[in-house]
Amino acid sequence: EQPYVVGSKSFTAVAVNCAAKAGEWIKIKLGTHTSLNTKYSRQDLVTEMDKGAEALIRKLVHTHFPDHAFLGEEGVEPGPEASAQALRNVQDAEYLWIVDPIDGTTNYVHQFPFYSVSIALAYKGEVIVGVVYDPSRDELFVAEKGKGAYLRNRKLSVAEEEVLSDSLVATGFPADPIVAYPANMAQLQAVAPKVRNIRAGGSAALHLAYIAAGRLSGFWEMNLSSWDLAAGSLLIQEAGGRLSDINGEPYHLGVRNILATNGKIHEELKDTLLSAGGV
Ligand code: 2AM
Ligand code: CA
Ligand code: CA
Ligand code: CA
Repeated sequence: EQPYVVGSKSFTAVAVNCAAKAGEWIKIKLGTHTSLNTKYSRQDLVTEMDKGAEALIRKLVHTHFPDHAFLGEEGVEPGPEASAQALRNVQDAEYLWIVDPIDGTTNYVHQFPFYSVSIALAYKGEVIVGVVYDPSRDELFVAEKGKGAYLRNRKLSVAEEEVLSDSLVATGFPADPIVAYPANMAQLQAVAPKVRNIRAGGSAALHLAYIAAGRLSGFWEMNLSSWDLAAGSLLIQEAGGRLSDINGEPYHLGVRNILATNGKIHEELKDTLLSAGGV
């Protein structure tokens, strides 16, 4: 059992503080970015707010826990190989903070209010604290391993839907359309007739939080990275949901093609996705 408190600052308090501070800052700065660059593809965007928010979080984390490892999206070269390698470089650290300073940068750039700050702390490769903050609605989703997932003092549990036909589900579209669109369109074509409807909000971390909160029953998306999923993964586990990759392999920090559900529709959604050709 890992120690929960170092000095007088609990891990969770620091994670919440980082998410709140970064979230408040990016919200105040919404619409004011002056630097917009592309990363891996023409759709893969970054602004100075992404970098500034990550720097703020990194500094706060290291003030409290100077010997903890830190993996943030903006500290890594763009592209799937670089993210996988960056994770391998740090995944054996005892304590590892996994941070996405703005999840939903495209939304942020367009002032579409669906973006989040995602902060996870892993102990020996297992997420023990997960925080996803939505500054637009001032909603802070917090989970601690074994202690549940919460939103504003309300303990979260996943939705009750038993079948896809009663379910609202979400997905995300790839940032590398040429390569990934055909598979994504086939999945949509397979899923759409079976579900109540599909949403694609543009923040994977926030979609995961919404599954924990029972607002969505399922979510899948391909080609994600550890920082998109780590915090949300614990929210879902602690709210009674289920996570795997699209083939049904158990979730771990290296999973890129995520399937997250309330548990009850997991097999049905997985089989539907696999019927579209698999990955
Ligand atoms: P981001 O905004 O932090 O980049 C949207 O479908 C989701 O995909 C978001 O969570 C977004 O995270 C993520 N995503 C993963 N890889 C991406 C990429 N290369 N470009 C843009 N969004 C990406
Ligand atoms: Ca990004
Ligand atoms: Ca992200
Ligand atoms: Ca990001």
